[in-house]
Amino acid sequence: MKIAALAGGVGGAKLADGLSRILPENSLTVIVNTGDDFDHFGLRVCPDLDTVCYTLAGLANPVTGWGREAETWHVMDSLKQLGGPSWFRLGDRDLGTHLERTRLLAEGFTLSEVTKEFCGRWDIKHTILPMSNDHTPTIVHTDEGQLAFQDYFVRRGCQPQVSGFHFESIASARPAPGVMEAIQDAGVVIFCPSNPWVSIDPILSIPGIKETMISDPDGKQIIAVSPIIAGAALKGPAAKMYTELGIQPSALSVARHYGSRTNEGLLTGYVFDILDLDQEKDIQGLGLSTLVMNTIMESSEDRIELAKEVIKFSKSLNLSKN
Ligand code: FO1
Repeated sequence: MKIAALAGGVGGAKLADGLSRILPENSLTVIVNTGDDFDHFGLRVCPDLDTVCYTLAGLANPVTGWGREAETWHVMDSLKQLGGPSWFRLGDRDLGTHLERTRLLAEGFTLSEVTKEFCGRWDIKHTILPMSNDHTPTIVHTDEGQLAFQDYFVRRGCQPQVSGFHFESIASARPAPGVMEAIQDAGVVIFCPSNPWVSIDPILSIPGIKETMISDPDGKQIIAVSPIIAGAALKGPAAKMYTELGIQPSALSVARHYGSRTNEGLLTGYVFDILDLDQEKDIQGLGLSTLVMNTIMESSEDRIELAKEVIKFSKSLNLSKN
């Protein structure tokens, strides 16, 4: 069975990693958010693509989740000495990625061609695709005005109060080559536990992607894993965004965010943490099949266990459907 996984930053990359460790080659495609991408020092930085690629390549910094392991910061040190902007920390090894990506893009290669080349160089066995080759920067509407995503997330440390988002030029953005085919061919599409607002929604907002997910006559399984556990996000501003948008941060709110296939929404199944077992009735009331388990991934074994259970869950839904 072919799997398509939608992923954003660190949380999503962990489940993508678990899936990559249990699935045979050529059966997993990870479709990655590029709304966080921005130009810095003239370099195109693609944080979520790099986080997913570094994680699957075993190169990711285990503490932060982003950037490279065994990193050094000499460039940043000399930048600081010269008074340059150091709010967005670019490690020496990580800079190699941004330099080479920017060079190849300037030579006319597309982001998906660059990503394919890098995955080969990093010996990544599965397919990682940017959601689009078109630049659709996420803009965060806040009480300090509209902020580019990294300005909000890193420079301002997610402090501003959020009132909304938009994804620039999303209406004319095209799915990257292979994205639609990966969704069409997938027996299950998995929304990894990433921020619904700024990691998964940008992917779903590309014209044609949602339609392709629900157009399947024999109905593929579409399963989301909640990034909110006991009212909080393990990492990042997802819960804070919910609160500032006037929505109770919870596994139930995320289920409502994506909606159920039986009620004009997307999902057929929903996976959430045992700490939120009390919400199961309400979540099932949305028309969703549910899997409740430990979803906190602290070790590789946790990532593999969650990936295994999600796949088993999707197969059980297929069986019960036929
Ligand atoms: N996140 C931070 O909180 N501080 C940083 O200095 C930082 C630098 C950075 C450099 C490269 C990269 O790929 C990611 C980086 N991130 C940093 C994380 C990044 O802002 C987020 O991972 C995504 O944009 C949201 O998931």
